[in-house]
Amino acid sequence: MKFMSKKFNRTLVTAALPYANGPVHIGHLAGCYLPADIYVRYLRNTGHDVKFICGSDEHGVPITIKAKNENTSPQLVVDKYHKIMGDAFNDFGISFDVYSRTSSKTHHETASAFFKTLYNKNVFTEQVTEQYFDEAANQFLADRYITGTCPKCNNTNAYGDQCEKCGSTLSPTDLIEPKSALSGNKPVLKQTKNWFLPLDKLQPKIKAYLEQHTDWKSNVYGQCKSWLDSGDGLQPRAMTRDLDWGVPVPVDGADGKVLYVWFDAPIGYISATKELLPNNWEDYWKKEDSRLIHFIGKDNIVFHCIIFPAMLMEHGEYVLADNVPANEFLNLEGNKISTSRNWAVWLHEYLEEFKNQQDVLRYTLCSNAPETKDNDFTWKDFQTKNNSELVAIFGNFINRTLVLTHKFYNGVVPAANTYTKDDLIVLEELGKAPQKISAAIEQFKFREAISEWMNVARIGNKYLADTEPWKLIKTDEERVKTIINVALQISTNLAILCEPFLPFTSKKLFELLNLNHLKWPSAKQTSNIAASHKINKEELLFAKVEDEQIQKQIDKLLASKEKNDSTSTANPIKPETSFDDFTKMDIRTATILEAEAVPKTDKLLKLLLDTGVDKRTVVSGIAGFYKPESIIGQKVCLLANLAPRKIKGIESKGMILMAENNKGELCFVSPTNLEFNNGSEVR
Ligand code: B3M
Ligand code: ZN
Repeated sequence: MKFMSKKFNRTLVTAALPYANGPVHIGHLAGCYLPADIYVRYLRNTGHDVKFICGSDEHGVPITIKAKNENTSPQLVVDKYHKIMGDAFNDFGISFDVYSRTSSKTHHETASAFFKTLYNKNVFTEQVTEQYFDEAANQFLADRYITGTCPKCNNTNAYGDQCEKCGSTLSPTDLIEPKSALSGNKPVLKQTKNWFLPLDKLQPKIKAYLEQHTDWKSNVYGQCKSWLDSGDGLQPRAMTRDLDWGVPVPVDGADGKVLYVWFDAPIGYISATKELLPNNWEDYWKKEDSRLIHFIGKDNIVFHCIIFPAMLMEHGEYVLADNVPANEFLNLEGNKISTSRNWAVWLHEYLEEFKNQQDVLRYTLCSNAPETKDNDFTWKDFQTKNNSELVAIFGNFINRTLVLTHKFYNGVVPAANTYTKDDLIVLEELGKAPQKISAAIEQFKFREAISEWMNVARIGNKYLADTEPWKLIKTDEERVKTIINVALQISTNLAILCEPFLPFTSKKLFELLNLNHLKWPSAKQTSNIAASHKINKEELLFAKVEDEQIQKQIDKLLASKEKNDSTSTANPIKPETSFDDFTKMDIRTATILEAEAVPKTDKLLKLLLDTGVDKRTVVSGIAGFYKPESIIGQKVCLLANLAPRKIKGIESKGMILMAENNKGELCFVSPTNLEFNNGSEVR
């Protein structure tokens, strides 16, 4: 029997715990947090018992590497980003019931006890294996501490746990030419003991579990299936690491070891539920009539569909996920979103720059969500969605309805007279909408759901355009009452039905209609606002997004691109040189005294330099970038003992140091401290 057909009395919705090593961007929102929020809000609207769980993932190598790069401690990194992420989610209307963190005491205790239970049940296999070790850093190189070439796609920047280019999950020993991310050194192999989850032995159980869920989204089910069916099937995976940041392994002989971040992080869902509901958290985790749903991005599928369920099965007390509606990736303006390349729209920046326009981004991301394949976010599309849909259809309809209600009836809802055939068609469509939207949401088809909702606004807008009450008022006052009543019924339903998607707008529209929040309409219910009810004065729900606003965002991205292009085209580092070889070079500070173009060339300038030791002539290929008169007095660095060369008949003694800027122009590498003496050695 399928889990779907069972009767559930409560639902626990989790959203992937984001690593607390950077802020949230639109890719995170579209992939996981927004669909999860829509789903939860919908369940609340329909009177379901639901809890929405999330928190920061504060362990793992992504955190310690960030700390190292920023020259700070892991604790300071997670404190900083836990706050930034939590605030941004909250301001964006992601309505978690709890936003916890895996550094909490409850979590450490819960994860520790969970490991202990599996350990006592002899679930783990204890294995001494050879792992990469960085001798200079005196550290084992787990996961992202090691990089190398991906054996599957030849990407030279693959991590020890994953290749971001082709998406393969890897082990450090799979990498070709492994390098320590700490020192860049070639690591050595060293023996160490770890505890492994024997996924190979558990494969039949996992397979049986997955086979109960052929109803899962095809991208999710397909990925799991290919894991199970791949060559050797599932492999044992170490659940402990030789690291010092994380939950200490709670057994004897495990000094200096912590739980694998992918062991402790999903237990974070349990810990956060405990924090939210200290007395009845078990109802959501241990009762058969409780349904568990994980919203995640596609890179987390294996952990949520295979490893975590395996842990829960072996523990024995917990329910397993009933569904894992993972999304694909969202790209940005045609390129993969990248934190390191700053190719992203950061949520906290959006919230600053588009004040009170959370719903515009929610609408755009939902209508264009990467549900079945990767999708692209463009600012142009954002503008169109706002201007041509939210403003021109929904906003326009609501505004006309409210304005006319005030103009003709002083803001009092008129009673409807007899409906015409056209009214009845519109009302019938309106009556079908809640069901259609529900069905789509329940199947995790949020794009379809939001487009069904916009269709209702479209119907309303067309209804007013067709009936033209602003003209008809002169000839048929009674008919206009019916039209405005119908338009107000549509408006009220729109307010109810948009709550999961556009919660800020829903709230505002309820205020304008002078109504308290209303429950999801039952089948065919079209009458939600009573005659004689007085509504409030109209206000615009959406403002146009102007070209300049969009251009500003595009310029911001182009600036990142320019920066990246200039760094990413950097040539690889040349082979090692010795200190002795370096000291053979005599680099001096000097000042340009005279400069003139070398006749019959367009690249060369003849310079006279004061080196502090002598005055000498140097020929330099910079005429394309500098006018001779503009560089008199310029401080430079000079390789002074370079063998003299004759260039165009002029003897050049030495070479001045130049570097290319991001426009490909040569610029002086010059001592910026003006007080240096000519002839000072650069070393
Ligand atoms: N922190 C991975 C991520 O942010 C990871 C998710 C944990 S969910 C338990 O992509
Ligand atoms: Zn790869």
